[in-house]
Amino acid sequence: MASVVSYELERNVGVISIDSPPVNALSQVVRQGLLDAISEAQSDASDAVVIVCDGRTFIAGADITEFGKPPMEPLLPDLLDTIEASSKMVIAAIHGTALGGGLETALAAHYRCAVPAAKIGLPEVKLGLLPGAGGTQRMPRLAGVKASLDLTTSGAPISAEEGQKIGLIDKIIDGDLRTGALNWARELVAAGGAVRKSSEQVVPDFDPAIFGEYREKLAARSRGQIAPGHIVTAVEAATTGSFEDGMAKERELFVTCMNSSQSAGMRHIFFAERQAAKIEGLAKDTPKRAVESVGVIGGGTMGGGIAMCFANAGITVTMMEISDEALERGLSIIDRNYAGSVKRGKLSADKAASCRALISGSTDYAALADVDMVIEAVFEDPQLKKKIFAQLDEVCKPGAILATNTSYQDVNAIAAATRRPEDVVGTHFFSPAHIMKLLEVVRGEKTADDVLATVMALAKKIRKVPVVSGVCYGFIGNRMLRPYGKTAQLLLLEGASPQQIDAAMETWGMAMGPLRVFDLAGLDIGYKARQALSDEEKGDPKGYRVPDLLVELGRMGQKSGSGFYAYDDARQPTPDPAVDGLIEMAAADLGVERRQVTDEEIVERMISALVAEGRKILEEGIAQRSGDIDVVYVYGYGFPASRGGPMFFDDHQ
Ligand code: T1G
Repeated sequence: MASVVSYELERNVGVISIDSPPVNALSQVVRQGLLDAISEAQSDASDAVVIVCDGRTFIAGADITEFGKPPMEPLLPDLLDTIEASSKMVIAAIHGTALGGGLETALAAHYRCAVPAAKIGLPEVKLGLLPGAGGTQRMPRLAGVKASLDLTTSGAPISAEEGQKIGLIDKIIDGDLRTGALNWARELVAAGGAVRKSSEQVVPDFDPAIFGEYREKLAARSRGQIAPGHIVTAVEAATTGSFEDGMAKERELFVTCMNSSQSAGMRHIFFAERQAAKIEGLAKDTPKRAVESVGVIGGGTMGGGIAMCFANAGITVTMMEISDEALERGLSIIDRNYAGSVKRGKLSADKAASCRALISGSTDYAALADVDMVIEAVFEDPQLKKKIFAQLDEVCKPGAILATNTSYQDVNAIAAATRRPEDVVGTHFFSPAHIMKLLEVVRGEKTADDVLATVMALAKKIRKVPVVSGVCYGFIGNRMLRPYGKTAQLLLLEGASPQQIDAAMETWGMAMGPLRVFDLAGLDIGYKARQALSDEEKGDPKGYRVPDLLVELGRMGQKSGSGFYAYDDARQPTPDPAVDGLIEMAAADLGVERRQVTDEEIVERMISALVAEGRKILEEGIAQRSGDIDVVYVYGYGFPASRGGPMFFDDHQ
């Protein structure tokens, strides 16, 4: 295979260029090319060596597609030791993203420079791994223990400027990176610069108690994942022994994580998320419609969050409401959300203000005459939605995309309320819409290819993970949630308590147990939806008797202060004996015998219910592939990525 790494001498500087699209990952070919180049530089006339990448980014990590297969020489840690041992100064020149093994390569170099827009990070924890090529040993020696723990346990990238502040980046290069890096290399040579091994630096002072603090903090939020704890142990090893001892510890823990089912699940989700963005039968170059302005119908919680998604991506938004009061209420929800994001440090005040300025409101549909796309986000009344789409059909310009945020309804029936069903699509956001990453893109039977391609690309622009679903009641996620919810109701009647079910599912890894989820969403939502269904459509009353009784007692969930649990002012749940009594009464009424239920049985039946419906959805072609279902549940329903999603979990247990 042709080498994707080239080496040339430019006056007194050797230049190693990597050109391995799409992200210059450290595949075997790249590693071999790097080893050959650095070896060549040891004996030529160069005084220094610059490593630079072509394409959109510096090395974005080890090649994840090689994981789980027999390792191929040269191994990355050995290669990086060779780079660090170079007799010539090695300078890493970073643009785009230096991530994982890519940043570790830069840390093995003696000096690092970057363009201002570059990002650096060690995201291995998001793959259930830890940095396995010296990141946990070299980074603490350069940036200190705390910064290293933050970067490796969060997996979040930082800017080049932040990297410079903590000692990981030595120089910011404005203008052309390659030219700037070569000039800097020559300045270092002229200044008598020497090799500077990261592995020989001393870890700056730190408080040893920090490791205990991080272990405690991580244990509380890692939902049973092993990698975060192993990262702390590896970084701690950087402070207790020689570099070689620390590297041996890192390797031991890395192999443990690599061979874990958790990492297999998280790697599956990495690729499934990218696969989900591809639509079978739709050409990659399908033309897309321009979307620079959006209308949002409805200023409720969902409408407000959706408006923020687009404004945060620089797209102007017109929010529609039926009255000035309702509009005021809708815009104030947005103001509150932005204030909250600024308070939590998620957005700067300037950024929040500039985004908010892109959102305006109206009560006149004429305001939507020129927008490129409209998203309807009113409550789940099919007649109201059809009436709105008929109105949009009147006022919107030809070619405008008409989308509905319905969570359940028949998108084909909504499209049929217009004369342009090819322009109609479902865009099902998840609450809170400005935070949740999942977007179910519902393809109607007449939805045009360019509408689909446009919405999939737009989803990426507004930082969502799109998954295509066909039309059925509840699409992929909510359709599977029904048998999942019904199973929880059966388990309650048979003898499990709300807190037992929730604790079993949360211990297993779900972000939140089912009964707490239903209380958060509001029990009245399901109750109203059931009112529109016939007894036959509602199915076995065991599946909904208890929530119906709770709603009829005014227990809507968190919003009314009680549901399956009682809630205090801080919305903390407390088990309520009144609910246990109500469940026992319903069980007797429905003839369900009560018994001991184990946590294992709870988990087994709940997950099986999800998987069984997932299989039907695949058979019907509602979802393109099982990985799509996994992405829906991980990004929309708090399913643990470390189990790979319901379908992957079932296929691999
Ligand atoms: N290996 C293999 N393929 C990769 C890859 C990687 N590291 N990163 C991306 N791709 C593919 C991806 O599947 C997609 O393919 C295409 O590149 C574009 O990606 C020893 C153990 C860099 C921020 O975790 O976060 O180093 O679908 O759609 O939105 O310590 O990709 O087109 O066929 O995501 O512009 C650590 C993973 C690895 C970074 C670009 N590194 N990548 O985002 O494009 S573990 C990571 C990303 C490691 C060492 C350890 C993002 C990106 P396809 P994309 P993007």
